[in-house]
Amino acid sequence: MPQWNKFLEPYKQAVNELKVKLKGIRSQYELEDVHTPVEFITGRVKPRASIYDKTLEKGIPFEPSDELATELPDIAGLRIMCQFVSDIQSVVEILRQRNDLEVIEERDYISNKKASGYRSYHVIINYPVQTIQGEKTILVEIQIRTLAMNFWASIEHSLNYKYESALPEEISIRLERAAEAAFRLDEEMSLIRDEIQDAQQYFSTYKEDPTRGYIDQDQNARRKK
Ligand code: 0O2
Ligand code: 0O2
Repeated sequence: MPQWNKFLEPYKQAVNELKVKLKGIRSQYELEDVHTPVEFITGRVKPRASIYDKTLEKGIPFEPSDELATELPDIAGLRIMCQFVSDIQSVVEILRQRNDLEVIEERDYISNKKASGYRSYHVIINYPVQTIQGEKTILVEIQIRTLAMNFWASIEHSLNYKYESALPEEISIRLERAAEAAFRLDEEMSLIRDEIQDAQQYFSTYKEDPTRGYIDQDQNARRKK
């Protein structure tokens, strides 16, 4: 057990650090008063029970080791949720440009959805963690998806868990249809993206300064006449 705690510590540290850093992207966009491609961020260290299941699947020993660290790139996992599909590429570009991490692999499950209907963009990074023994570079998986893709994936994940990955056919079919419906929702939202962003900007201006918000709205009404 202490060996596992020691092995997992840099992963915990990476998740905590990256959550703070990536949340910073959102606040910086907000300060610029422009649409932020980041809606919210979650992160977790893979629970030991899930690590165990993965080692069985991959046929590798369940013990803290370099092999485990290489074979399971998602021991540290972050998830970035976006409003629009086009925000996903903006986030990927931001990650590629950063010099505190190195993108080493990208998997596009949006253009190439999985058979289950799963859509998401996965990025694997090398991330240096400072430890009392010196710098240790670890792998971290960042999943980037829209709110609709996330809604679908969370539901599908719970159902798979409940049915131990043997979903009844009827549920699988319905999930595939739901995945397409979620994708159509993303497409529809993209079509009215400018309108939504105008409304969001108006709302955030109004929250900060109600007087200015109303004036802007009046100007908007005049503009539309
Ligand atoms: P569930 O049912 O597992 O979805 P805070 O510090 O308050 O911002 P906190 O409480 O530390 O946040 O947790 P955070 O960062 O909000 O969310 C942890 C969530 O990470 C978990 O949600 C998981 O859903 C999610 N997660 C699970 N697997 C992965 C994964 O592979 N990659 C990523 N990136 N995230 C994952 P819950 O709430 O435990 O519920
Ligand atoms: P958890 O509980 O989220 O941690 P490979 O071994 O290369 O074939 P691998 O390792 O499965 O593939 O990597 P992949 O498919 O690129 O990404 C794995 C993670 O993506 C999963 O982690 C899930 O978080 C998510 N994911 C992939 N496919 C699906 C899917 O069909 N449905 C849902 N809901 N999520 C999916 P884990 O470790 O499986 O699970």
